[in-house]
Amino acid sequence: MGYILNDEGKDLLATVKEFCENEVKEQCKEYDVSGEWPKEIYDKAMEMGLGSLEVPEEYGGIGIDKITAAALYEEMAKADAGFFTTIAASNLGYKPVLIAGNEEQKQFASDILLEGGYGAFCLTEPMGGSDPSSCKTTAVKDGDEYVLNGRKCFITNGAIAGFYVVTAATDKTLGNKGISAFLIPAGTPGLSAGNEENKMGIRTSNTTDVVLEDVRVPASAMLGKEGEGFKIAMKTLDMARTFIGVGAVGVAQRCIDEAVAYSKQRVTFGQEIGKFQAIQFMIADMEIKTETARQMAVHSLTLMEQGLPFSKESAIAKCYAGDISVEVALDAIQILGGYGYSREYPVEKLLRDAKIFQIYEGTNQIQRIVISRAVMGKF
Ligand code: COS
Repeated sequence: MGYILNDEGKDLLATVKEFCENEVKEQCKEYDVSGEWPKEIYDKAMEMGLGSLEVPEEYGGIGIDKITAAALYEEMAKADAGFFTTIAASNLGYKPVLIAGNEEQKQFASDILLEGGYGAFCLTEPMGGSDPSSCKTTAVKDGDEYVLNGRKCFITNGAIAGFYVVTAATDKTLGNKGISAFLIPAGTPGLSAGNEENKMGIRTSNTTDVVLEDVRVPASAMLGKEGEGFKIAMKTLDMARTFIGVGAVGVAQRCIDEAVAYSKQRVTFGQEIGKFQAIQFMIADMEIKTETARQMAVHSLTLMEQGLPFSKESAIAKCYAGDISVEVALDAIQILGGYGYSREYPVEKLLRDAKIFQIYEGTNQIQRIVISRAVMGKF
């Protein structure tokens, strides 16, 4: 058992597992081909409360611990990584509100998630994915309002979110200390979804530009204080990255499940291929990597739960899981041979899905910067 859960957590896991198995896994296949956002699947998931798992009890949520949440996220990713991404990225948008929002902002965003809506975290810009301190989006003070202009890109839930957390430069002369974060409700005039990405994988998630044209918000829309946006974003990513690692673990676990099932039924040289040591050792290596990645995530989440520093561990959990999910997916394809390369079998999709985990929420090169700075200091 990868996660040690209490009885309540085990029941919840069984329910979510059944839902993902019956309502997500097979259904998402056709949407992987069409690239259409499967609203009916998400509507059912939101009705079950899968979008609001991270809402604390004080704001109306069920208040589960982070390790139980991770076990549920892994099931979602095992069924479909795009499905996982939609829900995890919605909660990525929610985290800065929990980190820096006032009570009113926290309740506002919580209510949207509890009612089946989504959040979006708008940090990345066309020229500044890895380097958010070079933020080009501006927020200019005008009386007791701010006026935002700019373009964000690769925003998960860009066209479907109920609220957006947007970083913008309130003082360009101050670099990262001149960036602020705003909580903006969907429907605010001037905020719209732009170009939708046609992606290699996670095709059941919605990824668009978010365009800001003279978006007027009250000064009270700011999260925290002016100039705190960069640090809020960094803290958000620290907290979110472990869950991205968990998503990668889900994809890797699915690869193992598919490879094992295949190796028990495929016969060559008069016996099932799973009886050959060559295959057994590949499966063993896939398991070593996947379980190690899972336990790194559990370690990072345990530190988080206990209020201990976890920035380095979160980066390791994300980076390692992202890297091994690609390796494990390649191994699964190899075990299935020609069928692994065929779109009729599920593992080629798993490779396409796995790749994103080395890229989003900070590339694995960025994670290595975070890790090396934690070890060596910044010099
Ligand atoms: N928590 C709190 N504060 C942090 C922090 C963290 N995890 N990381 C950095 N900071 C603070 C620093 O302490 C520093 O504050 P002071 O000047 O007061 O000391 C400030 O933020 C600037 O930090 P730093 O100089 O380290 O920033 P860099 O520009 O060198 O960037 C990295 C650091 C590379 C780690 C950062 O830009 C990053 O994470 N980039 C990737 C962004 C990303 O993940 N994008 C994906 C899209 S979001 S889905």
